[in-house]
Amino acid sequence: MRIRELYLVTSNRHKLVEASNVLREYGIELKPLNVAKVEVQSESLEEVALTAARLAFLSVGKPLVVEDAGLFIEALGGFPGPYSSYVYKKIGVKGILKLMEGVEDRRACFRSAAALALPGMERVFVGEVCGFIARESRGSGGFGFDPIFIPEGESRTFAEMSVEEKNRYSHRAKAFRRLAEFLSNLREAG
Ligand code: ITT
Repeated sequence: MRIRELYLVTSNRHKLVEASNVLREYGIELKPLNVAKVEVQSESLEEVALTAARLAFLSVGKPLVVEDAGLFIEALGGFPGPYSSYVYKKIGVKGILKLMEGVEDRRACFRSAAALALPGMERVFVGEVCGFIARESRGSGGFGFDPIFIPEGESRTFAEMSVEEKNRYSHRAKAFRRLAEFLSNLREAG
């Protein structure tokens, strides 16, 4: 089976830009698909992404991906984790910085689960990047919690990086690279 075109079900254009940059390297074009992303309540990013992908595939029947991601902060017991989208909308970057005031342990990880749905096949690919929550918001690139996340080995936040630089580290780039490798192997096999 040769997949040259894949749809990404998302309302977040930044996700599309980041993921399509990765897939392009593998000769796969990622296109936005405007159908509702059905989000089940679950603590598992994999389960949220897979259920959404399954339902979207049932409704459109095209090869597609749904990605679910979150920021897991060590000192907050993994919060906001699977609730990152909701927490971002409610309290944003400022709210997280407030919760982290006076907290010395700044460790945090971003995680991503990218669920692929093809005719007769489903797979989930995960990616993770760990680092630190900055003391203040910095940079204007990216989205969500990018201005307060510094990946390990860097001094800049994700929001201070270009898409290509963020993709060298990011949870999303790792998950989509795994997905692309899987598709490349399918090609060789078929
Ligand atoms: P879709 O569901 O439409 O794909 P979304 O932005 O709501 O878009 P998620 O449900 O995966 O995406 O929510 C993840 C939230 O976690 C997102 O709103 C951000 O606040 C945060 N997040 C995830 N990945 C991020 C990244 O790479 N940089 C910054 N924040 C990120």
